Amino acid sequence: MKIMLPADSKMHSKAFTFGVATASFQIEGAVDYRLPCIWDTFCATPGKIRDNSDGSQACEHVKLWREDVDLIESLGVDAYRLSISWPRVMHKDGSLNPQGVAFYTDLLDELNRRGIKTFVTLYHWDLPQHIEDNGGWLNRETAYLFADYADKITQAFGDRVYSYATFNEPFCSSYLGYEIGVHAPGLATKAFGRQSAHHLLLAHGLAMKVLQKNSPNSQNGIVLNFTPCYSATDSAADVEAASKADQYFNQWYIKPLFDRCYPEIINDFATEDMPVIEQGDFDIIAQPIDFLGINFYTRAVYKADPATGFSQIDMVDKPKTDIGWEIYPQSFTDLLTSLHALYPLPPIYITENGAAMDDKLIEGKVDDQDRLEYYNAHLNAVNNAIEQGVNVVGYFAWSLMDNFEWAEGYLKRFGIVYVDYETQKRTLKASAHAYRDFINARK
Ligand code: GCO
Repeated sequence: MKIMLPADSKMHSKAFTFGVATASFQIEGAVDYRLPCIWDTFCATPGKIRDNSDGSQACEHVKLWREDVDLIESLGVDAYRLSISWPRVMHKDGSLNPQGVAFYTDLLDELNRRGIKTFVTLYHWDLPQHIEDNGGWLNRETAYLFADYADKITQAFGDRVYSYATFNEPFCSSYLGYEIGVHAPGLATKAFGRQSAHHLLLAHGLAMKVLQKNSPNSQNGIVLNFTPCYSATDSAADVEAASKADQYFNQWYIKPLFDRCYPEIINDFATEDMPVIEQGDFDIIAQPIDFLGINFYTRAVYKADPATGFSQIDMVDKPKTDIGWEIYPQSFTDLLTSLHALYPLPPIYITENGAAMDDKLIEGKVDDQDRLEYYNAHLNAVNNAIEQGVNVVGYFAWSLMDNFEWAEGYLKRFGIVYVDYETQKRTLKASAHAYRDFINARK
């Protein structure tokens, strides 16, 4: 199978950016020359990671980065999205770690030399542990520490970076990490989830000011993830439930950026769950952004629930990926058109989209037609949104290669490149070949 878009698609133009994405903790390894982070601690806590694994080796990218740049170049992509490990580039005393900085400047220089645009995320979940020990994202001070890290690292990088994102998916850091505890640091209190979200957004706003000052020529923004919410039936109660879930899981992170407030659902909160918001916070949060990064994987369906307001239902018998997420490409189009209708959006990059599949390496080949089908359907879904007027200017496949999939450890493979973790050998899957052929066919 091939990736096929309509002949007149704007995505056939070289003006549209295609890339692949990774994140520091998921691929780097080399824990010896960085500070411990919250994911090291979480991995060391029994029962948190499905295969009891950790990030100590991962894809050994710190060691193998030159080969990995060759690999990226071989795909013909325009851009590479990576994240900076805060604990690798900063010392505990808040000064830069020259060894860590050199790793990234070498990598960025090499990518630039090869004409690959560099999309840098400053925070993809690996908070230094000593900051967590001081309250982490529950402590307002962490937002200022983040802005300071952003200031120092962007000065060190100079003009090497095409695009900066402050955060990747603040939903995951706050909700998964502090509200339900399935991600690091593993805390589980509603008030913690909401307070950490507020501090992450505050940190975003503070860092945006730094980015626009230190790196005014790069495209600066934030990456948010969305799981569009649908109602199980047309009943008023279910429609209301889906709307509440959408406010709670999705709009919570985007509305403050444009509308300087949280969604209405905040009015339903008990007093003890209300985040502390200081005067002027929304003015900091709502900095103009040059782009919005959108990560999309799946949708969720909700029904009314008298106890909790909304509860998700399992879409039994529907097609799903290997991680159990429903495959429903129409919701990608729906998401993009609905956000476009709700907010005055800047240009959009799809910063992540992809699928975990049960890959088999057979005689040196991975014939992942299922993943390829997912990509084909979702690229067409993006194209449909563009045809309806949404300004999407780029798309990144998640992920360049199989890697540490957080609480799932190494059990779930999201790469278009297969990684044998014993030998660290990389093998292009059928989806990588198809992506490369599609990209190279552009004019
Ligand atoms: C995400 C993450 C990735 C995940 C991917 C699949 O931003 O959620 O960026 O780290 O691996 O989403 O779960």
